[in-house]
Parts: sequence; structure tokens; C-alpha cells
Amino acid sequence: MRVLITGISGFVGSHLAEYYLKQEKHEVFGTIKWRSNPENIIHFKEKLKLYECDIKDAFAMKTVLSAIKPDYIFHLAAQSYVPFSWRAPQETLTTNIIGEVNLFEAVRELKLEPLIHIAGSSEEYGLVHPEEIPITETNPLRPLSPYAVSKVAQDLLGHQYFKSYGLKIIRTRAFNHTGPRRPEVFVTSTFAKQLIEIEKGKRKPKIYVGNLNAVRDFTDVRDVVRAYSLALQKGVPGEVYNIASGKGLKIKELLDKLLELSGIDLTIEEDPERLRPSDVELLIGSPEKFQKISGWQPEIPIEQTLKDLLDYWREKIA
Ligand code: A2R
Repeated sequence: MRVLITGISGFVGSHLAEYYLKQEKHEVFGTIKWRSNPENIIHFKEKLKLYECDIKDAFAMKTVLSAIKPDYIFHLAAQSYVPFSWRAPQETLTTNIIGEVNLFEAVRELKLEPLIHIAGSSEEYGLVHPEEIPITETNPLRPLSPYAVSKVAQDLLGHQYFKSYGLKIIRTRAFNHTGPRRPEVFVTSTFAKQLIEIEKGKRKPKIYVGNLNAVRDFTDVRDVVRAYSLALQKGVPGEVYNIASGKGLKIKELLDKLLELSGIDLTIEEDPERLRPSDVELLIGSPEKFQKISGWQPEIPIEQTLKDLLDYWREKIA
């Protein structure tokens, strides 16, 4: 199998690449941008076949696909950070929507027939009413950020290209995921990094936080990439599946678990910069539809995920 991962040097892409490399029977290809930071893939980079491709460039996309002719495509390249999407809505919409169209059009024009995974997000559900929890795939999509709108568009385009042209597209909507290599702009990682800086004496014992009352559904990134792989093996083209644990955790509970694991005594301070213009209070997904077709269950407990995340920052911060 020839597996292509766009955005392979990103957080999820690097874990998915490792997942496929471990199975040994796959050739793993990936796209990176010119000057992409290779840090996430540095330990196994020589086993990958990397291509430079800005997904906004239709010509580059077609050239890469025509060279690789993949059996599986995991489309992970994206502007993936919600707060940045308010500061750069045009960049977010162009990269995420036009980038995906470039991928689909290249597949179509080259008459390739790969299975294609589109990585949607729980952010697509946006405003969710308490009686709608746990969220199923049929819940209305009420996105609350430019990022979320871009993901809804990706999702619907995936459906449209399946219906219009028969492209074998399987969509997922992953709820929160974290683990080693999560960039520090994401909540679990920003906490973990600050804790390790305090542990190493690089910061006063005070941690800055955003909205601690939000409830999120967290899964380890290594369980999520296993789900993505299963989605292409067991999923039905044209369908969409939630990838979620089905359990909610308050951000405050996550912080408490991290504090317990690190054993550090500190004060907590709210930082208005870390609050979003419109935040989603409650996001818990129903993984039932995906579990029925794949048998997937998350295997890594959140405590292990957080421990590995702390160790990641321990290693990174000298
Ligand atoms: O910006 P870089 O050099 O770190 O590369 C990122 C890449 N990327 C692009 N690749 C090609 N052309 C572009 N115009 C372009 N813009 C960004 O996508 C990075 O390697 C990757 C995204 O990785 P992360 O930001 O770490 O996202 P993560 O968490 O791995 O999310 C993967 C997917 C995304 O579609 C999210 O929206 C979804 O899962 O949740």
C-alpha cells in the first residue's frame, strides 16, 4: 500500500506516519511545505518519502499526486488553529477549502482511485445545546469560528465530490485529541509546557489559563490515528464518522490531573488573551456509529496521555 499523508510533519501527521511505519508493509509518502519544521518527524524522516507541496498550489498538488499515485490519502494539511483563524480568516479558508479542492481535482484529473480520508473536527458542531449531548453525526452544524466554517466546507465538499464524481471519500469529525508533540498553543500543551518551565526553574510558580469551565471530549492522538486508519479500512465512502471517547472532561479537571502528575505547588491566573470571542461550552461526541463499523475503542487513558505530554516537554525544554 502506498500511503500519502498531507501535512505529515504536523502533530497528527507525524503520529499517523509512525503508525504506518510500524506496520512495515506500507510505503509512507508525505507532503511538507517549504521550510516546514521537521522536528516532529526527525527520528524517522529517512524512512519517509517527502515531497514539497503547498496545498494552495494546484499545479504542485497534481505533480505530487501523479508521482506518488497513492492507494490511501490522509488529508491532514491545514491551518489547524482556531484562535489564529480569527486573526487570519482568509488564510484559513483558502488553505483549508481551496487546498482540499486542489487535492480532489488532482485525483479526478489524474483518474486515480485512492481511498481518501478527510479530517473534520468537532468544532464543526459549534454551538451545541445540552439536550444534544452526546453529539451524533446528524446534529446540526453551527460553527462558531472561521476555522470551524472551513472544516464544515471541507466536510461538505467531501460529500459533494463523492456524490458528484464517486471519489472514495470518508470523512471523520475528531473531537479533542492530544499527546506528545501537541503544539503549545493548544490547551493541554500550554499547561504542560508552563508546568515543566516551572519545574525547571525557568518560570515563577504561576500558570496562565483561559476558560477552565469548557467541557471537552479528549482522546489520545495515537488512538485517533488508529481510528483514521480504520476509517479507510472499514468506513463506507460518502459517510462521516465521529471519533470521540464519549466522555466529557472539564478543562479544570485536566489542569488538576496535570498538577497532580507534576506535583508542583502554584497559583492559577486567568489570562483574557486566552479567552475566545465565542467559545463552545460543551462538546461531547457519540462514537457509536464509528464503533459499530470498526470496533474501535480508545485504549490510552488520559492520565497516560498527560504523563507522556509532560515527558515530551521535559525532553524539549533544556
Ligand atoms: O505550517 P507547517 O509547515 O507546519 O505545515 C502544516 C501543514 N500545512 C500545509 N501544508 C501544505 N500547504 C499549506 N498551505 C499548509 N498549511 C499548513 O499542515 C502542518 O504540517 C500540517 C498541519 O499540522 P498541524 O497544524 O499540527 O495540525 P494537526 O493537529 O496535525 O491537524 C491535522 C488535521 C487538520 O486538518 C486539522 O484541521 C484536523 O486534523 O483537526
